[in-house]
Amino acid sequence: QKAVATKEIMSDVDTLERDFMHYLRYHLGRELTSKDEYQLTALIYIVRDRLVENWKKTWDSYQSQSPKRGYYLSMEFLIGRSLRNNLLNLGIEGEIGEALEKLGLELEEVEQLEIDAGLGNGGLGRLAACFIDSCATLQLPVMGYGLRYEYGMFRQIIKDGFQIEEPDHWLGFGAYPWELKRSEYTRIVKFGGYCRSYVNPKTGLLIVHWEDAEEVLAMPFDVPIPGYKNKTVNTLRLWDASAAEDFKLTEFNQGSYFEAVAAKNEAENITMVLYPNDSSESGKELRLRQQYFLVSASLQDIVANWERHNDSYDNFAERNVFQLNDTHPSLAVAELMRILVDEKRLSWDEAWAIVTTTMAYTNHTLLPEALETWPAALMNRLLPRPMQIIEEINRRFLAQVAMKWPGDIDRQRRMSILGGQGEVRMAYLAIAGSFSVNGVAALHSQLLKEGLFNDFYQLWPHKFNNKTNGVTQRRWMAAANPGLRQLLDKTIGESWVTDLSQLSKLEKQLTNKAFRKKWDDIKLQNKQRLAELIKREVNIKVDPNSMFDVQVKRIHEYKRQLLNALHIIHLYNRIKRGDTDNWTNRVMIFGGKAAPGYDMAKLVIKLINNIAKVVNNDPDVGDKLKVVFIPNYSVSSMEVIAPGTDLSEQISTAGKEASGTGNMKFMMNGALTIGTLDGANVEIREAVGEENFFLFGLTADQALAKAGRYNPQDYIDNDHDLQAVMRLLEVGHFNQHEPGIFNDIIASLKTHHDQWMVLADFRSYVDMQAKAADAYQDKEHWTTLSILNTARSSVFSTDRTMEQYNDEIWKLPKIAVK
Ligand code: DL6
Repeated sequence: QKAVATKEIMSDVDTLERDFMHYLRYHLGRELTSKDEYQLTALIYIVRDRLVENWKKTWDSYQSQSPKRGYYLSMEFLIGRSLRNNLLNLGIEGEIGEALEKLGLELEEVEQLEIDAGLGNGGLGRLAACFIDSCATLQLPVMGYGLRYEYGMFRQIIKDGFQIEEPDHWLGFGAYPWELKRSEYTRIVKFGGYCRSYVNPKTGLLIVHWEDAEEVLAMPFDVPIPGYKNKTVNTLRLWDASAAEDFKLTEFNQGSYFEAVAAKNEAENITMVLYPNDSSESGKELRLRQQYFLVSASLQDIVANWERHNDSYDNFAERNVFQLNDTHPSLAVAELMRILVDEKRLSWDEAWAIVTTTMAYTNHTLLPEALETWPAALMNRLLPRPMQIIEEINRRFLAQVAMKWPGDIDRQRRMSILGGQGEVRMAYLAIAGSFSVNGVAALHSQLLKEGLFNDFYQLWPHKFNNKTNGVTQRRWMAAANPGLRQLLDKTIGESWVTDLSQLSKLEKQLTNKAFRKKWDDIKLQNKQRLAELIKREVNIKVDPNSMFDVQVKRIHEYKRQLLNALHIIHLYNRIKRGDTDNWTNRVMIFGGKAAPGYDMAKLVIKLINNIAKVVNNDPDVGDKLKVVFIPNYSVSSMEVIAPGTDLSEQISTAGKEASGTGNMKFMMNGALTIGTLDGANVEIREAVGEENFFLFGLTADQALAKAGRYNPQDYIDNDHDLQAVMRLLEVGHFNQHEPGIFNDIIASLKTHHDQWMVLADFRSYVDMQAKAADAYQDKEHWTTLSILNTARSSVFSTDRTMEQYNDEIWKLPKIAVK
């Protein structure tokens, strides 16, 4: 084929202006009348053109150099908006801004029109998005594989204080303007049917056919993931499901019109909606279909690409590595076996050697309710061949356990991939099939080894390792906090954007008055920006000079928004009784979604909103205390919230939060943390210095030791403040026209079975909050602590996290795209 030479697209202001008008006028058929989403689309198209150019170069480099490749398999990629980030990475924000200005438009305004790609629930999905950003910047040949849900994370509306869920039809009537449809790589995924075994007459070996299965098409849509000013553009490939035939013609012709249409719908339903649970498994058949659809389509894709350039599987394991984002894609272990054994005719042992040297598994939770299992009966019906393979994996695995611990039947029962209730334990499948098992913060990885996976750790200690999470500073500092970015660029140069260790140079500025003044000014501006968001969203006016005390994250009992609420009631009580000497004005800010079926979490939202109503409307309170629940917490709202925060609330029961990543975003943006010794808080405290962190509460060991002996009434009996708080709750002060509505919350606080031990930490939390309030009054000291937080946050960059995954697990070369 003759190569067609193309000229590199220019990105000067005039060309950008011309290209923008070209797309708006000729592609979209619109004019520059009012600002609308067509302008945004035209803008995205001109940016995408410039990405496509580098995308092609990246692809060519990977094809010509055939490096070892990494694949990040994840059911969630919580991308958010992409425009600002992509402009930053291309380095053309200035030019685009000018081009738009010439047309009478403002970049900031157009940017606000972009809808978040909310293809994830929270931490786990956002982590995946940060990871692929860092991989592109580090020039690592890593591709993301996920699902293109038609409906992303639900939109949260607050009505009368209650959470209402609305569907998030983020694709609108069109497509996602960043994506490219790649129909030529369509794959077929099977469900149902049965297995039939044959003996191959030539070899005498047994061959299994998966027959009479329903076939669903997997259509890939590629999203470009650019590195920072380095020409690398990696790919996030998202699968969309559609029926293999329009209708089942036989059924249609037999008059079964509805059955024919239903079959088509069933296929298309697979990628219809993201499951909105972040910490509990849903157990639904459709979810299992989604999981298998992702791994089957992705592995077929990778294998097909392999076969384009290789004629055997001898080197496959040296040149490919898969990272499983939690157990959600852990069927990959069985599916790769199926492809290699059934389709490529490798022996079981050859295939197993490949699987167990290419799969790596990351665990993201210790909560038992989030550990996935699937009923064997469902697996047999939906995935008969993968299930057979899992049974065989388990048979061989248990033989290994028996060799190591002869006669220890109890251990075999504990470790079996197939549980006693007829369930498949997905974490055990992932561990058995992987060469690496990691947790996401030091404490979490330790607890995995000591507790949840202890048997497996004893069997395979070499598999276990820690990779503390991170966040990308490009989105969470450079893009989200332009004021800070400018100050950093001027003070320490621009290299921090790709080398966050540069931030430590800020410590030299601690005594620089002019720098400190600028630091404070930026924080104040960011707080003003957050105050505007609050005014816009909930029509509450807050004073940016108050301390902005923020807890935004999924609403879950273990994260203890309730403890925060109790503290607010305590502050309110103090105001009402006039105990306000040396008072620090505070704005208590919440945000987060509750899983739609999680009643207690939804009730906590209602309680916070009811407290807000009472507190915000009480003239005795005024600016001393404001309570705000920001609806529909999302990536783009966090981009405003994190830079405007003074105090970051990380108050989960110790031992329950695997890592947390919001904690890192706050720290990078100069917030101080009040927190327990949980997840990555432990490492945040180490990094910033013990004396600069507001620590409270039980340790994980203490919490564990207390379990079974916890008596909340003891804490109430011994604490007047807590008694007063409980009294206000019990007399219905915050639900005067809704009698009894919070009874379940009160009961949950007072039961011996409260796993989250909220009352056990009340006293130390309130005392530490008082110290934080005092600290805030010493403005100079607070500024020092704020600068120190940013200066010492570099270890929480996903650039560091990805380097560690690469050095210790993936071992991929870095490929410079020319
Ligand atoms: O690792 C990312 C993120 C952690 O920061 C959070 O601490 C953890 O709760 C979250 N885990 C989940 C659980 N999902 N599952 N299974 O979202 O992961």
